[in-house]
Amino acid sequence: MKDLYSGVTKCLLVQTKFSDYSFWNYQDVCKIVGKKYPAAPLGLLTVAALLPQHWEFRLVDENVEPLQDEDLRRADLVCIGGMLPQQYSMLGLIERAHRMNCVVVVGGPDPTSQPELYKNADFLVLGEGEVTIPLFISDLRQHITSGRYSSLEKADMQTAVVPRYDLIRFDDYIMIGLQFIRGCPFNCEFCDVIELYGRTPRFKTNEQVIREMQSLYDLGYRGHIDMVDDNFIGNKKKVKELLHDIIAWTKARNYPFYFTTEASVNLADDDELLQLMRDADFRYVFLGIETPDNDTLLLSKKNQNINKPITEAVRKILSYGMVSNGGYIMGFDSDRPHIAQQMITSIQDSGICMAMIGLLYALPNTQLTRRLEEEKRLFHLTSKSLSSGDIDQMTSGLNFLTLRPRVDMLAGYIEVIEAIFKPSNYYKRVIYTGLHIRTAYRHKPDFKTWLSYMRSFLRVCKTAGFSGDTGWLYWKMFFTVLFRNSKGIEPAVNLAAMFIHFAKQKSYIVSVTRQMIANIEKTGEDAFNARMMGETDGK
Ligand code: B12
Ligand code: SF4
Repeated sequence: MKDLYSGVTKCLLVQTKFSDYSFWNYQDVCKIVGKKYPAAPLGLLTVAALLPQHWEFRLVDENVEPLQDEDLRRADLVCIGGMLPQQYSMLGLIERAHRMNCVVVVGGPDPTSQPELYKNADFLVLGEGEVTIPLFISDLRQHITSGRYSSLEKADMQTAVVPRYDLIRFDDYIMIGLQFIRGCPFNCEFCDVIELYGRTPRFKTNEQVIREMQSLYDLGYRGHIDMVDDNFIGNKKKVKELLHDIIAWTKARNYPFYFTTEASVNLADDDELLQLMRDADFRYVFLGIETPDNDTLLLSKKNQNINKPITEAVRKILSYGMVSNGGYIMGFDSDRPHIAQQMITSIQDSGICMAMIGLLYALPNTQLTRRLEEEKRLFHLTSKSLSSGDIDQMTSGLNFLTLRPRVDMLAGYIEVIEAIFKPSNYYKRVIYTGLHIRTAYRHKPDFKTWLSYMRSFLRVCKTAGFSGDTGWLYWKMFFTVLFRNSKGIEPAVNLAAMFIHFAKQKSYIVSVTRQMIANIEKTGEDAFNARMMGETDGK
């Protein structure tokens, strides 16, 4: 093998494709706003910064542009990383890269959780790159041609590097990620974040975060930064200190960025924190709500959400100028037949528009997976055993023997998806958000960006406002919000734009789920379960 360390190794980093039908893959909205994909591949940008800097890097994001054979032919080393929904595309790329004689390095969350599936890669660099990439590089220096690296040690975030943001074209993406914290103090049974990153939140220093923002600023980026923390407010004291520094930095530069993030519902209990987020220009926050049912929260160890009135929390967050998005899960052992109705009522009352409702998927290497394995209820699905190849919690969840009849649970799921994404219900929630939000947006786009916003706005008006399904609802929403709370019009129009994606996604999910029900009914549930468990046993 060529000396890959010392020379100018041509390193190709590839972000492989996500499913077109994922909740997060809002391609139609991207087209409307003139972008190609929602989120930039922060993991690979970080990996590039951890590899020897005398190498030559090229990053191809297959969600943005096709990977050409020529790219592979030119590369000495191909780095692939990603999560479960990319498993199928990652495995395909390992084979393709090998056919082109490239050395393949694989890492990221799915290879870390299920390394056996990726054993054909030359190097498996598992866990956090900050810890394992130096081990891999040390072997490469000694001309070792394959290896598997993992470590029980967690990375010291205070030595984290600034991601190589220069490797992407900012115009391709709606948002660019920036990470402050890894790990989460909570202990939800279904969660793999705590397995991958631990339960003690680890932080970058405020100076590191500012340095990353400065790097984006110097590269000319303006606009949306997504703080990709699992729980941005995992340590409220630290995050408040950070927010003070962010505010001082951003104010001095006339607010070049606005922000989104993920947080736990107890955000709503802290007015000081909410005010700081508002002052820094946070606009959306994703809340892990999971279920309105307290018994289920208890059984799944999501204790922090028990007895938390979601409607009040969302209303409070709106009063600080932020829209709440919500993650929900159906299919818990303790879900009762009325869960569908409970879910619909909770979502409608809270006014959450972007509600990601998934079926419980036992992710590899979680407490849930271990319990189901012990109870002999786990199906061992891989992307290869699914006809579509897609593993997505909205279409391939319930990867275990369910306690209630599966057909009933799937029917309940369809009921929720149809109700929540019924145009009139969705637009009711948009109006609620538009009327109650108290925005104080600080970031102002430059003239060119403002013009492109205007073009996007006209496209939304054309697509949503002249559609048979939403035309009347769109204009009713538009004028109601405009006349009664004009500052709410921007988020309201954005949420209306998102419905263009949700309407399509709803049809897809409902049709896939109906097909699943038909398949189960054809053979009967017992036979279906026996078949799935048979796969498990390798029969
Ligand atoms: C931001 C985020 C998103 C964003 C943006 C995703 C994107 N394009 O980057 C959005 C909201 C779109 C998203 C969606 C989803 N996500 Co997500 N997401 C995250 C989150 C919170 C941060 C990711 C991140 O940027 N981290 C910062 C970077 C620096 O870390 P990293 O990517 O892990 O990279 C490090 C290492 O993994 C390693 N590494 C990574 N790649 C490579 C490659 C090589 C070659 C090497 C050597 C090393 C290496 O080195 C890096 C530095 O240490 C993580 C949780 C987390 N804490 O990481 C979940 C996470 C990655 N998501 C996950 C999942 C399941 C999803 C969804 C399916 C559903 C969901 N839960 O929301 C969807 C699917 C997306 C789709 N389009 O279909 C899981 C993945 C589980 C798994 N075992 O694969 C995670 C771990 C958390 C979780 N349980 O939800 N996600
Ligand atoms: S709060 Fe979120 S990140 Fe933390 S353990 Fe629960 S699901 Fe995981």
